[in-house]
Amino acid sequence: AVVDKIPTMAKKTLIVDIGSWTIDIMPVINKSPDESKCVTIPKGLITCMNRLLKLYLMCNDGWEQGWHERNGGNLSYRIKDEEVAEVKEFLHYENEWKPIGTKVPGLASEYFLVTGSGKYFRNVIIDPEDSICIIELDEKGENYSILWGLVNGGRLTSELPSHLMNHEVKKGVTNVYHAHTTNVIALTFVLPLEDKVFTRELWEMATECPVVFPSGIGVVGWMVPGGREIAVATSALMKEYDVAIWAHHGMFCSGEDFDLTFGLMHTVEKSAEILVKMLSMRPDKRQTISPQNFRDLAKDFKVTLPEKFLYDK
Ligand code: 2HA
Ligand code: ZN
Repeated sequence: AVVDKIPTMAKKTLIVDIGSWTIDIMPVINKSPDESKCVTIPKGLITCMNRLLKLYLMCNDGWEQGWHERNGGNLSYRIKDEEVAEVKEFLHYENEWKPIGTKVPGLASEYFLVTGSGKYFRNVIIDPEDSICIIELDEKGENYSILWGLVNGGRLTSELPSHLMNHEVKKGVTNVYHAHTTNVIALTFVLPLEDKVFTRELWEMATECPVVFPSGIGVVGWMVPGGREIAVATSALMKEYDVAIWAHHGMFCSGEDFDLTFGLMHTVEKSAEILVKMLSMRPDKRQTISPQNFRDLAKDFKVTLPEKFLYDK
């Protein structure tokens, strides 16, 4: 990255490249790199913060599921204080502050890993520093500053307001994930856009579902994406649920770690796939899981299933 700058360097220059995997140090004497004195320290941002590797893998898993065509989808991770302390030396604090597009005072001065706007999930694992970044929020929770990543420029995900407002209402959560899940999107054209319908129909499609998302699923009717308005609507639902469907667009999930968040998205989408298959075979069910079956399941699995979803049809 600095080869073209070598002719302009002073007589003795020390190049320190703080990378994702290693720190490389190389002296340049009289505009000539001295490779014999080159040192590689096996310490990089990824080795110091293994959550970063988990984020790369999760983006790749979502890509392989077919949920991230082109630049579709986005992901954020709320970095824990101890993780920030481990990577402080890799962060650049002189960058400008930019408006978030909404106010999240409950997240003041917090750090997040987020995907970039227009970046492809497919490329995160290939070129993470181009595709994602670490940001810090200001003490009012109104502006952010990029501390690492997006090295070739670019902006943060257009859904930053939705991500941060969801994090704000979900204090125990570290991950918020948005994907363009094919079967859930298909269902938003044929089912009524009601929380109680989506929850009940998707619960019925696999016995594990009510155990994986016992609080249910919220549904946002079609809205213009990428701004504060849809973020307000989504975060209002996320106070009650861990899953929100965006009609004709996709889904938002939140969770306490990467595995739970991806697993939740995967479970809901798989259930939607079964429902699409079932509806393709016949419009009604010959047999299904009954409200009493759900109550029995809740007792044995020690989950609370709100009665509002166990209505008679
Ligand atoms: O392109 O998914 O909702 C990223 C998106 C916007
Ligand atoms: Zn989207």
